Order: sequence, then C-alpha cells, then structure tokens
Amino acid sequence: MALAKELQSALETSDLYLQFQPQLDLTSGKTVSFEALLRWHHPQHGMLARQTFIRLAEETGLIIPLGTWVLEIACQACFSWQKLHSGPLQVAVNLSPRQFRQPDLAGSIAAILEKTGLSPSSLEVEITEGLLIEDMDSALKTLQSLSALGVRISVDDFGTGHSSLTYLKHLPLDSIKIDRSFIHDIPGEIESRAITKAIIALGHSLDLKVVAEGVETQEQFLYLQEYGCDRVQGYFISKPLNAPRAQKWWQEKG
Ligand code: G
Ligand code: G
Ligand code: MN
Ligand code: NA
Repeated sequence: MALAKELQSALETSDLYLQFQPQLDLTSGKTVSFEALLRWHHPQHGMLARQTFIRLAEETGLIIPLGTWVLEIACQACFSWQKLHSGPLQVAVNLSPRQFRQPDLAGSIAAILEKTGLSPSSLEVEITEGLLIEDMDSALKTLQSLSALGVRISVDDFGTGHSSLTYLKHLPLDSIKIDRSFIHDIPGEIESRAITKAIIALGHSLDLKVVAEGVETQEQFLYLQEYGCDRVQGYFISKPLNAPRAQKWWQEKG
C-alpha cells in the first residue's frame, strides 16, 4: 500500500498517537505545559521517522485531517488533566505551513475548543519563522484571528529562520522557542552562549516568554535559569511521554 494511503487508514487506528513532552516553568519549578508530538507506529515498519511522514502528509494534504485529529486529541487530554488538580496547564501543538494556511484555521480551532471544552488560553500553537516570511500579510491575518480567539502563539525553532526581526513587534506572539541547536552548544561555546543570551533579552524586551528546547544537561538547565529563560523543555527534564505517563507526570509534578 502506498504510504499516503496507509497514513489515511492509520488515522482510524491507534497506530497514530500522540506523545507529550513536559515544559517546566523555571520560576516555580513546575510543569506548566506539554508539547504534543505525533507518532506513527507502523504495523510492518515499526516507528516511522517523523519528518518523513509529516512531510508526506504535508505534500498530500492529509496534514489537514491529521492536524485536526492532533488538535482534538491534544485539547481533550489537556482538558481532562486540568481537572486532576488546580495548577495551570497548557498544551502546545505544532502547526505545519499548509495547516497554517488552511482557510478559516481560527474557525476550525474554535470548533475544536468548543467540542473539547478546553479554554482558548490553554492552547498554544507552534509555528515556524519560515511561515511568517513567505506571506506576511495573510500570516498576520491568521495570527490576529487566532489571537482574538485567545489562543497563544509561539515561534518554534527560533533563530534558525534567517528572517527579519522586525516581524516580532508586529505580530501577536506570546513566546519564542530558542532552537535546540543553540542550546546544544551551551554553556561551552561562546557564540551559542551569546546568541542564547541575546534571544532571551530580545524576547523579554518585546514582552515575550522565552522557552528553551532540547535541554539535555544540568549545565544547560542551570545556565538558562541564571540568564532568566522562562521555560525549559528537553530530555534533561523528560522525554516525550505517552498519554498515561504524561498524566501521571502531571499529577506528580504539575
Ligand atoms: O519528536 P519529534 O521528532 O517528533 O518531531 C519531529 C518534527 O515533527 C518536529 O519538527 C515537530 O515540530 C514536528 N511535529 C511533531 N508532531 C507534529 C504534529 O502533530 N503536527 C505537525 N505539523 N508537526 C509535528
Ligand atoms: O521542531 P520541534 O521543536 O517541534 O521538534 C520537537 C522535537 O524535538 C521532537 O522530535 C522531540 O522528540 C525532540 N526533542 C525533545 N527534547 C529533545 C532533546 O532534549 N534533545 C533533542 N535532540 N531532541 C529533543
Ligand atoms: Mn515544536
Ligand atoms: Na522546535
């Protein structure tokens, strides 16, 4: 069977599922968010490389139904975990370029929030810089309608997009995620240290939350804490967890 067709039928089985990676607030030391990450366990081929099947879904347009499914499962999970205790909890969902450009994205997200009961401010969408440069005007409209809905917006892989920084002040963003390639090389490498500090300062001066992804060591963690990064995510805190383990994590560390 062609992979695209298999992907379509995987949507109807549990071969496709989400993992959730905790994001820690560095001030409180508590988990305040989970990033939802899509996984496909293929019955014959085992775990498929994410980039591969997400790119395939993007090319075939299947990313639209797939993305809707991801949003729904993620919102549903977050809503049910919020009821377990009173700490604040968000869920972050990655949006691909094609998803972001779908007509009435805000309308379909509003419908999913309505259906699952999750409050808009508990949902964060992650977009990449590339998407903002391609068609700034329509990106701005989409972001404004998401923001009007109350959904939070985060720029993923920040610092790798080679885009102008001027867009930052024109867009209704809530946070930026420092790309893991910079985090990987701190505190050892002087350039990555400089870039990391600069991104934190830039983010804060624009009133944005700054998140570091790919935090793998205690040294990195302590460095980010010292320089006022707001949130951290990465293997040092936890690998992405399946839903039952994420729930347990939240009950213990939220
Ligand atoms: O775990 P990780 O290897 O899953 O993610 C690989 C890439 O796939 C990352 O760039 C991530 O943003 C992207 N990704 C993971 N889950 C989703 C999803 O549900 N939708 C989209 N569009 N991208 C995702
Ligand atoms: O592009 P995006 O940032 O959405 O991708 C998230 C990806 O990062 C997922 O594939 C996830 O599994 C991976 N990831 C999460 N934590 C770490 C980490 O500490 N180190 C590395 N190398 N990858 C990580
Ligand atoms: Mn992401
Ligand atoms: Na990222």
